[in-house]
Amino acid sequence: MTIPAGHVSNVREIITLQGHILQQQAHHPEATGTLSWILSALSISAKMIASQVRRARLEDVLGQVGGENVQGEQQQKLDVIANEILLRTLGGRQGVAIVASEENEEPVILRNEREGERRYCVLFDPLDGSSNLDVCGAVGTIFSILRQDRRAARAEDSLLQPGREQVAAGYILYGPSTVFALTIGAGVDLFVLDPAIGAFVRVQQGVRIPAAAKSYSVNEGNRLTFPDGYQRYLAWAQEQTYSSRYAGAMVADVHRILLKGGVFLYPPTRKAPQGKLRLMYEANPMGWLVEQAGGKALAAPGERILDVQPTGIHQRTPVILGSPAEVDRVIHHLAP
Ligand code: AHM
Ligand code: MG
Repeated sequence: MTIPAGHVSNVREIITLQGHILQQQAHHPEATGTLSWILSALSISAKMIASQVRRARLEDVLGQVGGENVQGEQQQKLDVIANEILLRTLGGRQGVAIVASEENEEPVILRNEREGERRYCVLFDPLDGSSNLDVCGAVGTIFSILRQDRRAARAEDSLLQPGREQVAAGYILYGPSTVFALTIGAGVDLFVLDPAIGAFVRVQQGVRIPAAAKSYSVNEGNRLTFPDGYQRYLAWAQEQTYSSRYAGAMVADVHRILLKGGVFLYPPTRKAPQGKLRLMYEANPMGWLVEQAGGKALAAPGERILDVQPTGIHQRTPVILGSPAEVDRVIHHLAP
């Protein structure tokens, strides 16, 4: 369309998440649209969760349920609500074979035929960092999508694939605005929810993490129980006057690192000898996003998070991720 000369307008062309996914799909003539439908279910879930998070204090849904989740952690009421939203929305998509949530002990097997349409497994942490909710801090949803492995003996074994097999991963950050970060293996793209039109609008394509930045993100309260190498790194970083930034919600911390650089650490601690974060729901999707943005994501020196072979869906892993030069500095200090 030709816009007449002298035309004054602030109307700009927007690309929504939906439009973006369709554009990407067009590059893959073999695609059936199944993955696109699943991503659209995640987008709808994100809008529903964002609206619940925003109204939580008004609707009196803050605080704990009184029970513990499978991880032995206190469940917040909104953990349960967000989990239900995702289970129901994804459950309605024919292309989803299995869903697994950090909040549920067992995966939910929705459809397990071995023939026919290609199906996917969706793993998610419905509301990561939910203890921040009571103080109006940022929280997020993290998801990871794998192809259903039809050769697996038991349906749930289909989930036990290393992170390098992910076909899509992302997070939704519920902060001052709602941000959707997505990778389908061709870089990281960012979308912001425009409440005026009810759609995620693309704001950045091909996010690149800064190569270095003098900033670390770790719960320093646990410092004395970290392995020596991490303590040596922190002592070194403080001598170099690094900044310390820690929201206590991985989505918020990793989002900042993706845009501004630095390193995020969740080392082994006395309380959590394997680290606290979950491989399948947190480390794999975040690790892949960071790598797709040009960063590094390791579980230990020389061990990429994405290469860890999972043995259980709720297993934990240490996490070292962020700007490549900053991850290298941590690794340098971990050497005995
Ligand atoms: P959650 O999934 O139960 O919310 O726990 C994960 C959160 C991460 O968002 C965050 O990085 C970490 O736990 C914070 O843990 P800690 O309070 O030990 O620093
Ligand atoms: Mg979590």
